[in-house]
Amino acid sequence: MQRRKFIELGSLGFMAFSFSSFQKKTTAIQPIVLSTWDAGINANKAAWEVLRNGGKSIDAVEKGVMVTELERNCCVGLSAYPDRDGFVTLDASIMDENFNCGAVACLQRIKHPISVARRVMEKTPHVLLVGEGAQQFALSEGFALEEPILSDDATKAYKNWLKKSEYKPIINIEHNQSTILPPQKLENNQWNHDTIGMIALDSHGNLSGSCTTSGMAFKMHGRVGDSPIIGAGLFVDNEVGAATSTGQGEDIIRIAGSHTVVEFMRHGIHPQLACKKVVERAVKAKGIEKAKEIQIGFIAINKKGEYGGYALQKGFNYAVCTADNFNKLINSKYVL
Ligand code: SD4
Repeated sequence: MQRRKFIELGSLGFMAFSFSSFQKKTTAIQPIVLSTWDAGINANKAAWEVLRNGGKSIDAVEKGVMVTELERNCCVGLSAYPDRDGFVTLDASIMDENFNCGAVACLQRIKHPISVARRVMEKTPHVLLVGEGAQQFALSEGFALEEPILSDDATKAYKNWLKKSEYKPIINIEHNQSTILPPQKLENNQWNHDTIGMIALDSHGNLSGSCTTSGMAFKMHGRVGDSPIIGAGLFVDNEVGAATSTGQGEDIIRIAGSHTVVEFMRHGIHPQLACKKVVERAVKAKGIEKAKEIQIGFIAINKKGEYGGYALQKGFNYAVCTADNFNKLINSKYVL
């Protein structure tokens, strides 16, 4: 009797084991990476290399935006548009699945601000280092001091701007080209931008995000936008989802934009609707007339790998990369 019971229990246990391993197989997590604007296509490719090999999302989001930081004809990284005093000052942030985060702001002459942000996260007890202190830290970590390498476009646009030196920082709004600052087209005729935000879910089910920017062209020296501010330009809660933003940083900071997107997702709201609700909140905070003069965009993923984006105005797009749908550019829906 005893022996029979043992065998029965044993086979039940085996069935239970094989069912759970079957379940694991069928519910394998599909990695996904999303990033803002058309420069996200190239960035996603690098991130995807990490994700498709079972790598971690935190490595993917760093490697991904590093590509954009080096692109010569892109307004992210050292060849970006300078501030009104002629300095290229860079902001970046990164966040992993354990609420670890790091950021730098107003960093000069360093090629990869995102990697410095990651070192802040991993090697210091702090979250944000700025200006000279951020640069000193980068040098102590072995980063090289680079000469500024303003692209020809950036130099031309800056010289043009200097003629009037009108202090009116306007963020790119594509459907009204007279307000685009600065107007720059890529060879493939797509508009280019001064920020990339990237969020990813890896095959282990972990979320991470990164954001890197030169901020607004011809900004006041020392001005910092949303991108290096955790909760504004980037937020990740591994139980819920991840979000990042682009556009007029001040209006994103005011409503703690990316954190708010994640909070909406926490209540079961789909990522796209969560982004829309936060854009609407920004409009309410600013007033509709003033909101017409700016652009804001959010992208988000939840824990299930559902994703979406939403903007204030027409013209925002984002790149999405999954195994089934390799790197497509999606034109975002918009509120106005
Ligand atoms: C900033 N959010 O510094 C950035 C700028 C940006 O597309 O996203 N531009 O305010």
